[in-house]
Amino acid sequence: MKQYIFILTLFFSGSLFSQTLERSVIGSSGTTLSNANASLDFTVGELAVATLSNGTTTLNQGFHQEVITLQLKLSLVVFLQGPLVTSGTVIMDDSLRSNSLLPITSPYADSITSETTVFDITGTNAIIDWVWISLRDKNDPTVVLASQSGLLQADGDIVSVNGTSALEFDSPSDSYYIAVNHRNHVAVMSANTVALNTSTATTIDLSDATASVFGGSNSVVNMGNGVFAMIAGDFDENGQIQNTDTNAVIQLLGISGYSKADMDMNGQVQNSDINSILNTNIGKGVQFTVTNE
Ligand SMILES: [Ca+2]
Ligand SMILES: [Ca+2]
Repeated sequence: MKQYIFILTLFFSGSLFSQTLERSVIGSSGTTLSNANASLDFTVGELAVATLSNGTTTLNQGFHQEVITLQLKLSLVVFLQGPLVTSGTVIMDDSLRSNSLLPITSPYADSITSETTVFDITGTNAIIDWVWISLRDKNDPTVVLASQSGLLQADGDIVSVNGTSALEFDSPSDSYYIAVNHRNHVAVMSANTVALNTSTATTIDLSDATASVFGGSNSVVNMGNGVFAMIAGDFDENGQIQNTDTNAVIQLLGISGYSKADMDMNGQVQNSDINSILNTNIGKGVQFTVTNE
């Protein structure tokens, strides 16, 4: 029986486990053994153990802690120049959704998948398209610390893959620069760092003023109705709107579907995508850089 208890009170954790945050343990005894290939930590458990929690932090006495995941909440607002309706209510056109052209799998690096029912929502919360959101280092905004796909609603809200909830990032509570990429618009980033926490979604509007975005008036287009939108026309996603973008889109004139050449996102690649949108933005480009993507 003595031996049985001894085994029970040894808790091992190898270095095979991936960690998002450093784990810790409280125990009456323990050590770390290692050689050139591996390390092994063990602790002797408490005689009596319990799980303690204050709502944000959970402590398991005597055990190595679970991987601690912090869900930072973020509510973002952006508008895309291409589909933005320029008269009346400030809203984006949801033709891609209403014509069943939006993919349920994100076109960005995480290839996250939504549900078809998410694209059934109509009105101000109708889904316009996928976007890509990044948290960047508060001391060096060229360094991306976390990224994920999100969904953009007609009224500018960026929500999670379920179509309604605020974005959540598995990152430490801290301040970050926030950047938004879109597949044929020029990326924008917050002018300042923003403190994010796990309890309340911090709301950031990157469309309300040139002062809200990094690079100011060079980063957005003034739509004249109190909205500063992300600039349309970057077909090849190199951060610059150039003649090469125009020449590439010309080759795709007449096609329909989910295409980066469709600047107003109405489901058709037309002369108006070039003449009314792309060509008006030639020479514009992204106002910040990425060093680790
Ligand atoms: Ca380009
Ligand atoms: Ca079009």
